[in-house]
Amino acid sequence: MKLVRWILGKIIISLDLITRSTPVKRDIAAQEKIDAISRQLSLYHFNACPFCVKVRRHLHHRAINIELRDAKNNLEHKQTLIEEGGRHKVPCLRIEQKNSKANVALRIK
Ligand SMILES: N[C@@H](CCC(=O)N[C@@H](CS)C(=O)NCC(=O)O)C(=O)O
Repeated sequence: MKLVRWILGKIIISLDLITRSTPVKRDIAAQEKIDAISRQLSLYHFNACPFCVKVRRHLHHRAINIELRDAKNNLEHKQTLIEEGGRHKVPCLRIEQKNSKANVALRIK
């Protein structure tokens, strides 16, 4: 079963790379505005998770550059996701809120 998952994962990642669209082009000011907002966001993900691939493809296509946090191989990210997101499920978007100690994790359906 592990081998099948591993093979499927490689296929998913390869297809994603081969079929990626070109990111939208914005003028510098518009992109900087989006980058500034994006700095408050990060995505907990697994490399070969089909739900995560879908989200990453959309981010790529829309030229939204957010930090990706590998919640499978990075134990610190995994722990934070469980503690602050409630469970080890991805994709999960982290939103850093200014003027607040609390961070909100939204699950993407
Ligand atoms: N988008 C759905 C499904 C997400 C999902 O099943 N993700 C899998 C990876 S493909 C996962 O996080 N598995 C880890 C686990 O269930 O412990 C949800 O958030 O409920």
